[in-house]
Amino acid sequence: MRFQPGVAFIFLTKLNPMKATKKVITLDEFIFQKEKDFPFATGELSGLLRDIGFAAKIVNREVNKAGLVDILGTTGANNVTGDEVKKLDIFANEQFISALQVSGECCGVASEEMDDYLPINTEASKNAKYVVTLDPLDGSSNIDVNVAIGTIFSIYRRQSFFGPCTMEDFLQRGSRQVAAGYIIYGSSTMMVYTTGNGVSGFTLDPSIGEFCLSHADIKMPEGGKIYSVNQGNFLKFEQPVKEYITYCQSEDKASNRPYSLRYIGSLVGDIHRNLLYGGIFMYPSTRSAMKGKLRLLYECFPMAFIVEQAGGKASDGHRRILDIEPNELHQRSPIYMGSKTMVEKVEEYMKQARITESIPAASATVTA
Ligand code: AHM
Ligand code: MG
Repeated sequence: MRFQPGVAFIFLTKLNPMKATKKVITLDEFIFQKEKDFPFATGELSGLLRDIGFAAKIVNREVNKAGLVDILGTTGANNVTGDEVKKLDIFANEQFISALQVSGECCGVASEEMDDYLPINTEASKNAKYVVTLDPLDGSSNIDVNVAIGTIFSIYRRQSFFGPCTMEDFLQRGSRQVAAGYIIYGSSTMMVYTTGNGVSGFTLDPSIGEFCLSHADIKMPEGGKIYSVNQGNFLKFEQPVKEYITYCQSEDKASNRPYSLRYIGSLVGDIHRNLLYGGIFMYPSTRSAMKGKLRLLYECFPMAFIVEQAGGKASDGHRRILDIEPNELHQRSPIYMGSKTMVEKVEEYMKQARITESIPAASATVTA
């Protein structure tokens, strides 16, 4: 039997370990197969996705060692080999950026960790087709307590024609994403991504160091019974949001209420769970943060793309998240995303409030 590169075999039977019973598709193999489905594909997007997957493995290795930081050296200090121990979010930022810098397929990166975008001006990259936006380690306040954290990315086709990338390459509406994904560093490490044709999930098998296809064509349930929100902010939410939360809490057998509140406070973890079980995630505007907390380019757009591709919905309460035209890199937006019927319900509450107060939709919308 010949082993193909990038293809792993699982031996399911202990009695006859030589009998390969199931072929496991690795991330690289999957990307390669998908590329073949498009006769005019040039392989550039595939290359980018593979480079992101590779950087994720390196970040995963460090995230797994996070609990050892007191033994190996605290952040900011020198470790046993004399190198400075970096904060993990800075480390992750550097890893993803250096993977993109050498890939040759990406002419610029914008990251939640950097004030401005970074053009990649090497000979190989400056005329490349794509730009990438990144949240290298979202939910990083959870690192020290062993709670799931994640990396989030988006890929866009550049708008400028050639030469160094420009701001307009990054300030594109979410519906123009070519691909988006996240890596969840949880009880296992997974990469979940879409190129606009469904959502696929790959689990890292640490014994072979490969992401293996474990969740083909993820579809999220149309409804759900989980709502995820930082309820500590309840008193600061707008009235219709408060009413929707009260709706989630009230008893009604027919609609399976009360729903369960599940909130990790780590976007990737909360979305990943709701994607598989069904549910709604909300980060509404509050009195002190009218634009909410989450950032359009690094958090809302990629997650909204994935949720929509899995059959769900993502809204700022009034309009589709992916239709928002960003005007700055770190722009924030309130967000409600998840199972379709649940997001529609919260939108109904918002709409009703507008009608009652006779506020036209445009002025009711919280913009940056
Ligand atoms: P970060 O980008 O600084 O890590 O913050 C983003 C995180 C999300 O993962 C999560 O959904 C949200 O912040 C939780 O915020 P809060 O603690 O206000 O509920
Ligand atoms: Mg973040």
